[in-house]
This record gives sequence, C-alpha cells and structure tokens, in this order.
Amino acid sequence: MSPENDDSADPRGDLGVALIGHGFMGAAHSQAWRTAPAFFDLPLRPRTAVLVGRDVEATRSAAARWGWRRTESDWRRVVESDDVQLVDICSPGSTHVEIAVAALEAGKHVLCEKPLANTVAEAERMAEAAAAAAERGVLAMVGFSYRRVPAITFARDLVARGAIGELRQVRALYLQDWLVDPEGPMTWRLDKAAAGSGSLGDIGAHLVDAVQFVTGRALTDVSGLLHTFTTERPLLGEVRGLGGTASSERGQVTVDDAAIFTACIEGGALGTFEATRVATGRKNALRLEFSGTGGAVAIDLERMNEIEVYDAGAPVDQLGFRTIYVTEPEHPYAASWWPTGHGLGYEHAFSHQVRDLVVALAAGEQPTPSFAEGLQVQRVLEAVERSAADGSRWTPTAPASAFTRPASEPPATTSPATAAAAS
Ligand code: SOE
Repeated sequence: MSPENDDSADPRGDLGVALIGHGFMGAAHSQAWRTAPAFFDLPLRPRTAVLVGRDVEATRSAAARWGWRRTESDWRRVVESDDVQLVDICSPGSTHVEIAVAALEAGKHVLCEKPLANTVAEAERMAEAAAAAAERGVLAMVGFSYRRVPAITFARDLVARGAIGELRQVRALYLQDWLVDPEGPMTWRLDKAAAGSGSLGDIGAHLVDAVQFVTGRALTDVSGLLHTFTTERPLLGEVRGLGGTASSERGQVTVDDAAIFTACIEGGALGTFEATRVATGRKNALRLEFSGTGGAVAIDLERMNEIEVYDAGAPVDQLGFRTIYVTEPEHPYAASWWPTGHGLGYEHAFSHQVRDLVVALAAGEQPTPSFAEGLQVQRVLEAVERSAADGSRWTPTAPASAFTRPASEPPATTSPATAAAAS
C-alpha cells in the first residue's frame, strides 16, 4: 500500500471532496486537491472522493487521470453521500445556486467557483444559505483564486502596511484575446443563460475582487460600457466547444466581449477597469496598479512572480520602480514550495486556496472570500451592467454630421446617446 493510501496511523480527520465539473476549472481544482496536501501541512486529510459530470465516459476518464475514486453523473447523489464533507462547484454559473444551496442544507461545506452566481438574486439566495449553514458549523467559500497569487497577497500586505500612503488611483486590466477571431466557436461561456455575462463576470469579477482585496476598500459607484463585437459564432457538435466538429449553423452570442468601467472607491480613490477577450495579442494579462501619495505597486500576472514597488520617499536620484521577486520564504506561501527564485505558476493559486480553505474548516472559522463577499462582487457586476444599459450619461462630442469617415473604413461604432438621438 502506498503511503498516500495508508491512512490508519493518521490522526487527522477526513475531508471527502466531491468535485462538480471536469472542464478547465475541474482540472485546476483537481490538481490543487492532489497537490496542496503534499506541499502544506494540512490539519485535515482531503480525499478526492467523487468526480461528477453528466458525460459518463468523459467523467470516468477525467477521474482516472486526476485520481478521483469514483464518479457520479448527478450532483444530487453526492449531496446526500456520507463519504462527502465538501462540495466543490466548478460547473457553469447557471448551476451554482441550486447545487450550493442543496449542499449547504445537506450539511456539506462548499467551495464555489467565481463569479458566485449569474444574478444578484441567485447570489443573495446563496449568501443566505451560507449564513444559515454557518450557524451549524457548515462553511462556504467562493473561489477567487487570484487572491492567492503570492504577488497579489503581498501587494495587499504592502498596502496595509502603508507602503503607498493614501490610495488615489487604481488601474485594473484583464486582457485576453481568444475571441478575436469571429469564426471562433460558440461555447457555454458565450451564452448568457449558462454564464450570466461574458468578460465582465468571467474575468472582470477577478479585477473587482482583487482590487477590493488589495485595497481593503469597496467599489461604491460605477459607470460602465459593455460591447459584443461578434454576435454570432459557429456552433460545434458539442456545446462545450471542445473536440466538436465544425457546423455551418451559427449560435447567438448573448454576452459581452469587452467590459470597460470606471469606479469610485471607498475613501475617495478612483478606479479604471477593463476586462476583455478581444485584446489582440494578450493571452492572460491581469494587470493591477495602485497609486498612492507615498508610492505605488504594480502587478502583471504575465510575470506573476514579480511585483513592482515605487517608494516616493526615496532619495530623488534613486526614484523609480523596483522589481521584487516574490519567491523568498518570507513571501506569502513561498516557503512551502521551491528554493528562492524558482517561481510559481497559475495553478499554485488553486493549491493555496485549498490550503487556506482546509485550515479555516479545521479551525471552524469562516474561509475568505465568503459568499457574502461573492454577493457584493455580484452587485458591482450588476451595477456595471445596469449602467451600460442606460446610455443616458453618454455625451456626443460633436453633431454626428461634423465627422465624415472615408468610405473604406468600417462604420463608426455609435455611442448609445448618438443612437438614441438619431432614432
Ligand atoms: C477561473 O478563476 C478563471 O476566471 C476562468 O474562469 C477564466 O476563464 C480564466 O481565464 C481565468 O480564470
């Protein structure tokens, strides 16, 4: 028997995990459940008990690859199962509310991928269920994994220590380009009924959470703009868009390709936000910059082991951003991994998330971010959507006729106010 399977002498309690979903996030969470116990001293012993997916064959093959002991095709069965103490939800947003509420009511802890839900009403139900469950010692957490990228955790620590003085401005960008090609296929992520929103909820939600996490301040007011550049895309044989065959049929894209918004931040700071899947050439560039009266910190997750720090109090002849490699044992999470300088990647944040969740569960403490925090992010996202739908704050810069485009150029994108004026 391998040491991993010989549990007899281990005094720690078991944490049987059921994972719902085996796509991108299912893979990320699977590796985290397997890796975190090997690198961190966890107070409970996670067991990769059940993998749940509707496609029986695909679920079995993913379970064999990732080390899940058994599979189910209906999540309701694991919610009732005695060998499951925690349900980890990695299925599309439209499924979150039903699974999370049922699991919490059945006494299972819940980890739920972000964004918490597809609507504020769903997120409210989930937060209520989590509050009621917490009274019974059953705990819920939302998976904003980027909080656990060492550079972002360290930025939070620096800002809390006063390293940038009084916060003035935040610049937050999340740039991807997988929707640049108009012939790229439909997936559930482009369907509002399944995903809730597009770039806004999928990657803009990370920006909102990361900014609030680093600054410790909430976004209080927003003004937003959403746009879908490609409104129809080819349908594939499989809705998930992986491994399907091309078809001549086209599906309607019902979510935003790009979301841009400005925000007022508690305490008087200003924020600009951009979340887009059409930033040609940018693959997964999450960039944050926090400017204060005494300094600034900047992060670019395409260089995720680094943080740039500017100290406005340095001697004038030494002013400038310094790059700190966030891999010293003194940096968040780093001591459990490799020797100084050897670096971490995207997946490590998910292992850190498992580590922090298990530690909180063993202590009977609320893991963060809670469902209440997930609900607050959902409210910000919905406010951006409402603001974008209400074009009344757009101000045309000139009468439409004052600007004549050369015929060879594509038609100008019309602002909501110009469109309203023209109709
Ligand atoms: C998961 O945290 C996630 O937000 C995915 O849902 C996005 O698609 C990915 O690009 C970033 O990570």
